[in-house]
Amino acid sequence: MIGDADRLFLRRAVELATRGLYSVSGNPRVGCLIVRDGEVLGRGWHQRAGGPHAEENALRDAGGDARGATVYVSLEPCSHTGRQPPCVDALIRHGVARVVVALGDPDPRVSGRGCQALRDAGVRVEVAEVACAADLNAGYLQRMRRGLPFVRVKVAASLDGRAAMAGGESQWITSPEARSDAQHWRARSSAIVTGVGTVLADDPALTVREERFAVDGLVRQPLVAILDRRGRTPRTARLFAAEAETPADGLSDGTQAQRPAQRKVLLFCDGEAPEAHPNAEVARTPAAAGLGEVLRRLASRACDEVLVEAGPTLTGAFFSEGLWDEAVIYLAPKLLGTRSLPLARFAVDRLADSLTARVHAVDPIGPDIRVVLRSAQPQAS
Ligand code: AOF
Ligand code: ZN
Repeated sequence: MIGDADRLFLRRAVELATRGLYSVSGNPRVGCLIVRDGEVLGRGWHQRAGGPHAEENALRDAGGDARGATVYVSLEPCSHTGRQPPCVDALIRHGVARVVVALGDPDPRVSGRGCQALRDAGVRVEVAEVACAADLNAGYLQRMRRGLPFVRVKVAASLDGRAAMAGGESQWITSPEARSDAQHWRARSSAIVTGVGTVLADDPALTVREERFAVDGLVRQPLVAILDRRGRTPRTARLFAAEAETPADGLSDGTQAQRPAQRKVLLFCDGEAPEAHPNAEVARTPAAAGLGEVLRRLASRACDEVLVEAGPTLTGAFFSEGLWDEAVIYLAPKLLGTRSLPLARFAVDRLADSLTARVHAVDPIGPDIRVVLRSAQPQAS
């Protein structure tokens, strides 16, 4: 039986998991709490893919003393050996009495086997299926269950839905507050997807630039995927300059003590990319394969959440092909009129064919408005 106290501790385990929001990519965000007689003995959370799991960190925080305790964990403990040893073995070895889980793990290597192994060893196991635990890992869950990342499309526009002037002028429609807020979506993403048109027109750095996203003094930079059929991305593009992880104290002045690895840039090309930068990796995809194939390729590279930051044509393609889960739309209280360009280019002729979504949240951000929409249908695949 799961009681009120159990639910409270589970929520706290999910809160701990949330600390990994910006640093964990390619693995689930997981938190763990070890409790005995109402006293918290240890807390742990998963910090980086490949690093120790939340359970291991919590056991260490408890000084190894977990005999007879209840373990609250936001994801089913693992039973396989990956880059880390199986957590169920560690929990059994430490003699825990009970494990309360907020979410089953769909990883095919686990998928119920974690809970079963604990039960086989005489540990009581309960699974609560807590909604906020699933929300936090929506990308991981979608990748494991469907082989697709969670796709979030970000756009900035005027209140009449215009993203650029006819001459292409598009920067700074929204406020500095909105642009700073938008960094959050980048920081939590495994990859940013854009089109070569945006790279050629704006030369964006596509980096995470704020210290608030640092964990242990490092800001993880998401992979950049450029849809660049003919390989036109210039070698001098600014987005090649970023590191995989940027030291937080070097964000403002560009000075860094050591030179970490460059962040990954993937070029989705039809053939070879004639100008490809040495740090770019060319992913050859026949044009006919479409955006669904691009997303599946990103999922196969452990991308859980993907952020589309592109111009009206690519944005329109994600919308019209139904390849999106969430849209984050920043609207400035301005009207740009009929000579400006739409935020998404796609055509429908009848109202009945319009793209209709669900409003998830609406918030003022500085002088602007942020609207978060969720797709009414699951992503087409
Ligand atoms: C995590 N952190 O706290 C838990 C995970 O390659 P590995 O060894 O890190 O294994 C990754 C898998 O481990 C992951 O897909 C999930 O099934 C399981 N649990 N993973 O990264 C954690 N508890
Ligand atoms: Zn584990």
